[in-house]
Amino acid sequence: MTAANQFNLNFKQYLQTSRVKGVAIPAGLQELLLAVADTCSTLSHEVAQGALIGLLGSAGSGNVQGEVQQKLDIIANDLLIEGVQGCKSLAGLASEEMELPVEVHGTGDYLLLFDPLDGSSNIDVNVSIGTIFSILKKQDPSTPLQTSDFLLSGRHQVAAGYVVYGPQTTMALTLGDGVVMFTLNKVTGDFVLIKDSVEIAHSTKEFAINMSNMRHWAEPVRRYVEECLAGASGERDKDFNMRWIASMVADVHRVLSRGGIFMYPWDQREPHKPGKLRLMYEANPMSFLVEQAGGASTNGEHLIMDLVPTDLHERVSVMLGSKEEIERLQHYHSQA
Ligand code: P6P
Repeated sequence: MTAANQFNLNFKQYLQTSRVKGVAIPAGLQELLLAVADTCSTLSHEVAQGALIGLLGSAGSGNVQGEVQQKLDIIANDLLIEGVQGCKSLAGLASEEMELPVEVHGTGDYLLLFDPLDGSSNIDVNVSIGTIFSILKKQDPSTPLQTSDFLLSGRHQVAAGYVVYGPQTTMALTLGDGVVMFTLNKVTGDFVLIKDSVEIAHSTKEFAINMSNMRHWAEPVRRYVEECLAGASGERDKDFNMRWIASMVADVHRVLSRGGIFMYPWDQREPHKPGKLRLMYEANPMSFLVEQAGGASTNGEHLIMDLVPTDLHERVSVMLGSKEEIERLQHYHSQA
């Protein structure tokens, strides 16, 4: 028998009773976060049905990234857009699946960005996937929505999180005052608090990267990984384990849960692109969570949340996780 959950708070109660740096969570932000969570609860059910309701496979279309869209990518995107329409403080939203932002109420305090179903290439092989979301404070709530409203650094996020659809459906969330986790009770449809202060150990013995790209990496990344592979007989004096789920949400959830480092760095395959992952709705929300859990997140030269975007869908080189590992990688990049 496992110990019963020590907490007894669902997501709505948590939002109503929590304080962020001593201040209550604004009602408009609570409403928006609840709408996202409720939509992800619905999406969890859809994902779990998969082939039973004909949802596996490609939709036969491509997204703005030039990637093949899975049927569930489009369903997830549409569910999220629909799910937040009633949020009165939401000015607009942007998605990996759409080239331009969508106006919700035009004016309002918040901007929502999301990758509706990250790792969707894993859907057909029943591997964990997830929804990633980031909420920015609109600089001037009274002005009509423009794409440029979204082009703020990750430091402007007021909330960020993900929902991983795995053996459990679990949400990780930060509001800028630590990281908490909730697991979906599929009987009640409620997300229930399971962890109230997530912390990433500063050191680790576990790294995550797609090793098949090794010959294409920049020298600092190759040096770091080769030292991990050399293990106890090399520079690091300890053996490392490797993981690669090819689903950022699942890999980052492992890092938040037991430490480690996740890397999707720039490589020479498409040298004109800074990386594969997108800054605004993948790297920034994950970096907010990791920093708030005591880790760090860099593109090799700068902390990712300090980067000022020039394009809604711009990509970035990502290395995030246990602080000591990120500092080592930054040092290797500074020597390059
Ligand atoms: P590769 C999923 O498509 C994704 O965007 C991330 O979730 C994941 O970390 C990465 O791409 C996997 O990429 O090249 O290893 O298939």
